[in-house]
Amino acid sequence: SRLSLPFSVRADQATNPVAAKLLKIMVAKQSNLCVAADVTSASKLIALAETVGPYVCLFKTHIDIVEDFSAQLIQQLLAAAQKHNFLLIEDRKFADIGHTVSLQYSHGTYKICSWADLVTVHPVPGEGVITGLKSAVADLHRGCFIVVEMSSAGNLTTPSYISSSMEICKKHPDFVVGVVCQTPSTLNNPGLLQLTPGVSLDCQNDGELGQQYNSPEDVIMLRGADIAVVGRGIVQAADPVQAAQEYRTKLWAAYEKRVSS
Ligand code: S5P
Repeated sequence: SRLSLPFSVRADQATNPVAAKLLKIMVAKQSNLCVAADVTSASKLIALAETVGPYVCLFKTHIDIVEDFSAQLIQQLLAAAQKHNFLLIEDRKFADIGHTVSLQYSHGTYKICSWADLVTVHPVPGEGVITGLKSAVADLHRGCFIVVEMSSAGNLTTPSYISSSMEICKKHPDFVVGVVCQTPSTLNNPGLLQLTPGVSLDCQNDGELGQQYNSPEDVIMLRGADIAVVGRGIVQAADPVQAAQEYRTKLWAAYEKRVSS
């Protein structure tokens, strides 16, 4: 299955160019770490991209929380991505009808499609959310992760929602690069990736806000993650660079253990 195959082998089985590129970056940098750069100023966002960039395969933004957004910020992010060899994922969680998401993806203040290699999508509207996003892309060097299951307490992503969402995923292998989930996904295609947030070395949860955390080892070994998303565990650490190095080392060791067992 996907879980026992090395990323190098899976890169050759990717059904879209972004998944292939991401898998190759993971192998080259020995990193299955995605940082969730949830900061509210452009200077903090760029500082993170420049300092933790060398240790991540994927840099995840919530661009709408940045107070001083500008086109220049995007140019700086793209330059950092190029310099440190990581992809950009805008965690927009598109969740509307196809026509609306095509506009949200390509227009407005952020013009996400023009710079983000990847985006996240809620499949709740049905398949049209994917065809809508695809319609906004001229060539397909863009892709998405479908959020099939959430990390938060009391989430509404039931087993039947997850399996219906997986069907949508299988129908669009040219645009879908994988799924966001918490339990080993039934990805029958080794060219697709499982992205798993809710990862921390220190915390179990964030109190009343609902986030639930697992250890780096558990998300890779037990929960089927290919890439782990770490936000506050790195961003709010006393030394974010040291934290990024530690998460990267632990996550990659867990992956190596998984493929060798
Ligand atoms: O189910 C989910 C899906 C996502 S994309 N749960 C999540 O927490 N996320 C995102 O992962 C969330 O939007 C945030 O950016 C990150 C987790 O951040 P942390 O600070 O809790 O590690």
